[in-house]
Amino acid sequence: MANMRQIAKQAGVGIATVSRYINNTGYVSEEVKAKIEKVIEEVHYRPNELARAIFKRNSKIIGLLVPNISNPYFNEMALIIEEYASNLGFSIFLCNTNDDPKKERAYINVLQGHRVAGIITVRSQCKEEYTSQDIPVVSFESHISEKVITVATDNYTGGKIAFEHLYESGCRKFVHVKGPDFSEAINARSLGFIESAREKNLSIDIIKFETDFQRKMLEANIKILEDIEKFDGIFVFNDIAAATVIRYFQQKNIQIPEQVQVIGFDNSYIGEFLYPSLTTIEQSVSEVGKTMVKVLIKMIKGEAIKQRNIMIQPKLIKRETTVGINV
Ligand code: XLF
Repeated sequence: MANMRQIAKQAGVGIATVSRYINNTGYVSEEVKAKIEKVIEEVHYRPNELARAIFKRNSKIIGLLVPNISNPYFNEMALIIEEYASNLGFSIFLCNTNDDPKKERAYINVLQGHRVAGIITVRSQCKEEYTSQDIPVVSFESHISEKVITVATDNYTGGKIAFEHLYESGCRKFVHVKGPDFSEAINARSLGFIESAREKNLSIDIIKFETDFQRKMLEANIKILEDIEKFDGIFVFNDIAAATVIRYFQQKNIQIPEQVQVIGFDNSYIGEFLYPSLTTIEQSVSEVGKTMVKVLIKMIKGEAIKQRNIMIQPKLIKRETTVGINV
């Protein structure tokens, strides 16, 4: 049975070049590739099981890049993706990018080096890095390119629902606690909220958080939350940030929902544990997670995906931080 050494000899190239070609770990010129492929055909070279997986990129490993694993929405998403993918025979290689494009780029390289079968990327800030390689990619929220399928909640509509609910609940002085600007989803939520207010000739004040969650979230934002009690309706861009805002009011002895009403976004599991429990806009993490795995596995199998942008509909989850009724 032929091995890499013999292939190298017959093709007249070094063994390192053959290895680079088979493992796709570096540059091999088109001319040399053609020579190696010809010898592989002639000698009926078949790599061993692991090498074959690498060679055909059927490693059955999915790379999952999340921006912030300490955000409950993303840790639940990772759990659902792992569970659903493993039932379909795939393992997960989990990477936390910390919303840092440099770290994301480095992880994309690592995943490519491990010849993963496909990648699910969440709130990505990279583009060419995904499209320059021939790996199937599904993206949550960020639109990367034509080749990459995007799955996202209809965030604009979610923002509108949040406004309508606060308005129906009697609020008239609104503030929006907005997350980082680089996120398409966060911006769309804000726009829906602001435009709905405009339709009623009302204006929205904005307070900005620089991250979606960090351990000392309240300490980091305490200054910018000063005076927030002058508003009566608050839309916070996600649930974990809403938990921070609720904590702030509790420390100041301000009653929710009697003095101020709060609505979050996600319907992550923490909402039910908060006191008072959090009214929020659901972006179904189970639907999002399963849809991404299903679509990615279809792509890995070479099936065509017609819908390039998959939109998940948001829904109001009425709990105790608002007084209005569920619509
Ligand atoms: O990127 C957005 C902001 O935070 C994401 O969908 C989330 O709502 C998760 O908490």
